[in-house]
Amino acid sequence: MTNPLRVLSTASCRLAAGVALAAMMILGLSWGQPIELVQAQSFAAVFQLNDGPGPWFRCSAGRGCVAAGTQSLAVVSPGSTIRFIGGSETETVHTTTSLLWPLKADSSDADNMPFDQAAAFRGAQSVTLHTAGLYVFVCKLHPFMLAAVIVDDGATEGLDLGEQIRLVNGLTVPTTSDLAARLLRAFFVITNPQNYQDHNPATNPGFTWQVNLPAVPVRVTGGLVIPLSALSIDTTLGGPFTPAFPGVGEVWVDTEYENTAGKKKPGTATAVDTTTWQVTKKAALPQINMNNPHNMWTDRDQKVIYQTQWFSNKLAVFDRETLKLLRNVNVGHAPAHVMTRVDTDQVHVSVNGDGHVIELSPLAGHVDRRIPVQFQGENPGHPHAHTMSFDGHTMVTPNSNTADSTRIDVLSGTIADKTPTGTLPIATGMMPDATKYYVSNYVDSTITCISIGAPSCKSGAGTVAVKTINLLANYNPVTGAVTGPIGGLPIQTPVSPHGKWVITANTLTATITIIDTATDELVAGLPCSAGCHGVNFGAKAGGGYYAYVSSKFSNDLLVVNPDPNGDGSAVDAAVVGRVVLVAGVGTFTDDTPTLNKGMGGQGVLAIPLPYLGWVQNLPQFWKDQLTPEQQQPIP
Ligand SMILES: [Cu+2]
Repeated sequence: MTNPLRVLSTASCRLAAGVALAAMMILGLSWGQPIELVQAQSFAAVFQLNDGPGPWFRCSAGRGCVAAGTQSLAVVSPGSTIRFIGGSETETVHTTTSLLWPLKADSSDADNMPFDQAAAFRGAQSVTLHTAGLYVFVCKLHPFMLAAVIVDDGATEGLDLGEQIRLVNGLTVPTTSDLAARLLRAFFVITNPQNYQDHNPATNPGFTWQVNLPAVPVRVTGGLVIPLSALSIDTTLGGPFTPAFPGVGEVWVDTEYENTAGKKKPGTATAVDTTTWQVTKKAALPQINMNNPHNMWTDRDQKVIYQTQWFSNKLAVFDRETLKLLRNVNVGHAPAHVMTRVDTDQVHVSVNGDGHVIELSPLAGHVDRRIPVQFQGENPGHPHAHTMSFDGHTMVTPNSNTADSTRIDVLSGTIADKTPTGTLPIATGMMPDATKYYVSNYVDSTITCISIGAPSCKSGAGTVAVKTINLLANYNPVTGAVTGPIGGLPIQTPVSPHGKWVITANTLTATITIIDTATDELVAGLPCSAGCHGVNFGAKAGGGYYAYVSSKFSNDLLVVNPDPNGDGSAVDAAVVGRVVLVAGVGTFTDDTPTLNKGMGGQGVLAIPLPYLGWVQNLPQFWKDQLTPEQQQPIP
């Protein structure tokens, strides 16, 4: 894709000069101004989409770009046109979707809002903003990619955030609300890696966490003018501590934002030994410039790591012990999640930038099938975190583009059912007996329980086919009052191997929420780190499970014991350990970490796999380390 601004600045032909002259005349500019200013006037702000981390939408040109502790913010005047370019700085497709926008005086949507595309794209998009207030744009594939634009009416005091903002799911709140404050803070944290949480005592001995928002006056609900810096963060963090009981095997975390010396693209996969809680291995795969490792799975023998590269089109396969690269397979745009099929050990990769799941042969030697998640003629689903059933016969996908979920009959490769969900469904978890599954809806902050076959979602004393569980029922978005566990912007949401709990990582609230599958109600909440993202279960030595929880804007892994007293209820769930994901002297690695060390925690994978279907296929070496109950998680 050609950058039109570059064309204007380099073209020497008469036509280009004529265009520039016309632009100058329209804009009333004098002859004396250099050509760069004329270019900048064409678009008030140009955001370059890139593979990050931090300013994934980088304001790269235009008078609107402001340096304000983030490179992803523009301040423009009403009537300005904003340009988004997905070009040479990214290896995959994206969307530039309005996440929130201001309302007009009559409470209708700002002009040209909502703004969206039918499918992820490469190339450029433009939108003209007339109504004063705050706009935030997001990529529906990679929802940590954010751009903010403040359209400021120069006649009023302070930068206009607007009276009210509306989220893409319809939720409307005043700009003075607690939800608006949380979203603004999150924007400044997410878009600047300097603001990520450092839990490493070697580099942050005081465990401080400071996020300074600019001291500019902003105009909010009722014409109130306050300094944006009132939302700054100045607090302390928890340091590392070790669980009292060891786990079995190891746990891998995709530290997706960690930069290393030998490659340009970010991301490593980090292994922690759960008997010593030390970081033992770190794979950067510099020989393939591994790009944003996002999610992992392993084969029956637990010998290889299947590694998706979310900002490219590749699935890497490497040896779990030696970190030797085995292959790097083209699977399509923005591969997100990977799991195996227990009956064949084939590999399924969700192709997030398209509308299907790719099925590969064991060890990913070749592509066997393309399994679509939408019917012919429908917009691509953009499936993110799919889940496979215990017998390999059922797959479910959350379709982030189409606000629905697909259930696939794997043997025939056909769609068995499609169910509407909330806005931007992103991850799934399934019961070990495949009677029901759960979909996390990112923008709605809800979980949709969907039955497979007979109604199985619990509602009071009965069962229903589909149930929506509101993770923000205990939260008042205006006042910020919290009366119980809450989860805002939920992501990964696996079901425990024995089917008792759904554990969800929530990015906005930095919380872990737990749903009891016997009631399908929220029963517990735990504190998490900034950008809480990934969850997966691993076996605890001597019986039971740990839930391992990663966080994007942090360098720690939390160890959660969902049931310390062993009574089957997660009401007493507790964080029992925190591991810093930074390489130490004893860490075996294929490259040298340089920046954002241990940051970007996303996909989590415990070895050995503890889930029904996979656990029975384990080599004897691993089975010997599990209790009879762990080897047969449900009767
Ligand atoms: Cu994206």
